[in-house]
Amino acid sequence: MEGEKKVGVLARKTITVGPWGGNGGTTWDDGSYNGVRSITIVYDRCIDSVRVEYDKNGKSVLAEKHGGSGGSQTANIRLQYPEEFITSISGHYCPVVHGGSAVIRSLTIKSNRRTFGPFGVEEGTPFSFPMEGGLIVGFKGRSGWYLDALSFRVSRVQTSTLLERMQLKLQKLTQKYTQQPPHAMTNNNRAHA
Ligand code: MMA
Repeated sequence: MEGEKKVGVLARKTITVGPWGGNGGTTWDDGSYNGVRSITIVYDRCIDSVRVEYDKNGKSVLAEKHGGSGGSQTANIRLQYPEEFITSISGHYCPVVHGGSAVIRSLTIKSNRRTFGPFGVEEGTPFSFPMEGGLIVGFKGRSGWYLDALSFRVSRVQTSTLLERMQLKLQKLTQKYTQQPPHAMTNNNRAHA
């Protein structure tokens, strides 16, 4: 079931990458969508929480906030969807307290236009996932007081297909309204004969 996601009329395969981080907290899963519109990251000495706004067939869907209520700083990453999309996510993870399990300490998000962050503290094990021809369609992870771990679902898309898809749609629409099926033509001809 997972891995086959219908987006409009096209069946798209998604893969899950990650997780990065530790084993604490409990699991959460936002599911999959058409793309990411915005991400709110609350942070301080680590990533306290994340909340993602997705796009589902042109409508905005705000997922739940994952993590705790702490953190003194907030980053609101608003992408110019759909022209702007995430091209890489990187960060660091390690325990914040001695003897604790690893949590996400920092996050940097790059789009095809900008770099957001780093947010948090770049300490511990680094991770990086650059996507070439991949589009993030959903996040999942673990959280408790903080964001313990992060993974995401990626769908394979060529960066040019958005325009191509629009052109294809337009082409089909034009055909639909200008082309009459052969029997209709015959009927027309008969009617006017
Ligand atoms: C809680 C608990 C842990 C989790 C941390 C960080 C303070 O402990 O849920 O399992 O690792 O928060 O999120």
